[in-house]
Amino acid sequence: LSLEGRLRQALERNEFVLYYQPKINLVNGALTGGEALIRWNDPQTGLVPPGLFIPVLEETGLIFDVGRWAMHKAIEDYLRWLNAGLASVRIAVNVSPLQLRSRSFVEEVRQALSVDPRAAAGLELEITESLVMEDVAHNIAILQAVRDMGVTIAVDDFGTGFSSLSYLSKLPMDTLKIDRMFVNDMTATPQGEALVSTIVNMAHSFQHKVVAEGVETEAQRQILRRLGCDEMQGFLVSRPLPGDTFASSFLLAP
Ligand code: G
Ligand code: G
Ligand code: MN
Ligand code: NA
Repeated sequence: LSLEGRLRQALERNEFVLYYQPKINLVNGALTGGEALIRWNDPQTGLVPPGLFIPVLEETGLIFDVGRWAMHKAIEDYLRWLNAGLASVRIAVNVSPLQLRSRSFVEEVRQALSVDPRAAAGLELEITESLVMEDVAHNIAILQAVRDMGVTIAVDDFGTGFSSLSYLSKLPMDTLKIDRMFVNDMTATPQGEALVSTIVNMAHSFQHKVVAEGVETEAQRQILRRLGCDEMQGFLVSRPLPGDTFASSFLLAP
């Protein structure tokens, strides 16, 4: 079977799984959310990371079905944790550029949320920066429609695209996620720290929350805290975890 065929089968056989990586408040350490990261539990080779199959899903159009599955699964997990009395924090789901471009996207989000009136408060969508800037007028309308349902929007991998400041002020978005490359460069050169500081201040001037990705060291955490960054995500807090482990380790009862 080709990789495409095996991925098609994986969807039918329910072999995709969501892992969750916690995000915490940089000042008080409180959990603020979790990012859902897909893996393929391939019976032949074990757990396959998304970098190896997301491009194939996108090339074959399977991303629409798998992306829909991921959104539904994240909402299902969120509601199960909520019903178990665990803390309610938003779960962020990554959205492929192709999904956002599809005409039915807003309706699909609405449908995924329709299972429970509490679902919208549990969902954040992560859109990569380069994508958002591709067709700004169209994307503003899509993101606004989703936001009107109560879902929040995070712009992912910030700093890797070519955002103009005027667009950033107009986008219906809540959170800016600083790409881990900048977090990594922060300690390498003085310019690196200045760059992150500039991003944090700019985001705050637009009332966006700022999350640093890929935080691996205590030194990075301290710098980010001093620069006023709001939240962090990365191996320093935790690797992405299976849902049950994420819930038992991080979703303490409120
Ligand atoms: O977990 P890992 O670092 O291997 O994830 C790599 C990338 O795969 C992430 O940065 C993310 O953008 C992408 N990714 C993870 N899960 C999903 C998903 O459900 N949908 C899409 N479109 N991309 C995802
Ligand atoms: O959506 P996005 O591409 O931002 O997904 C985050 C990816 O980065 C995931 O694949 C995750 O496994 C990975 N990741 C998360 N935390 C860290 C970290 O602290 N360091 C590194 N190198 N990678 C990380
Ligand atoms: Mn992401
Ligand atoms: Na990212």
